[in-house]
Amino acid sequence: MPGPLARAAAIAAAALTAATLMSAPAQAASTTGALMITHVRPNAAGSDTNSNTSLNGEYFVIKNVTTRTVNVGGYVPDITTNTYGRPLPSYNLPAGAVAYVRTGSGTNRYASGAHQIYRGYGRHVLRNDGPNNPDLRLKRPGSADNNSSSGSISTCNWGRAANGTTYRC
Ligand SMILES: [Ca+2]
Ligand SMILES: [Ca+2]
Ligand SMILES: [Ca+2]
Repeated sequence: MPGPLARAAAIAAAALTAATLMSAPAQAASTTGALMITHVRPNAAGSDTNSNTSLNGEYFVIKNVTTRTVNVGGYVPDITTNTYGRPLPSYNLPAGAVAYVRTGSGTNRYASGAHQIYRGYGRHVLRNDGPNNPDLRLKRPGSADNNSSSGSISTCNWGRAANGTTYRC
């Protein structure tokens, strides 16, 4: 059995490894524009149905990283496995604020402690088994949903998404 010093060294080494992983740029959300994708819940809680509740349980979170209000209208979420990404609706997101961008329908507004933006789909659009890297790009207004990096400012990558689990991008 290792002595106290050896155990302390092992714990310190493990802590250093964890800190290194957490600070690695590839693990952290980033953006080259005004908006950043910070989190994603690809797999809505419970059975995935086309009920509005289920659709709105699928979402990603964006943050306005600037010090001014940004209208998110026209920014294009480009899911890597399809080409039917709808540009985001017009909505003024205050400086530093975050918004839940939900798959289903609703009224875009501030509610439940966060901004809520709805995409109006009648089915789930974020793959539960993110097969690509990245699985989602956020692109500048006017960009094409063509599954390429052109126009991309922020990305999110996930693997197999557990039921009702939110992931950091
Ligand atoms: Ca589910
Ligand atoms: Ca796409
Ligand atoms: Ca999904």
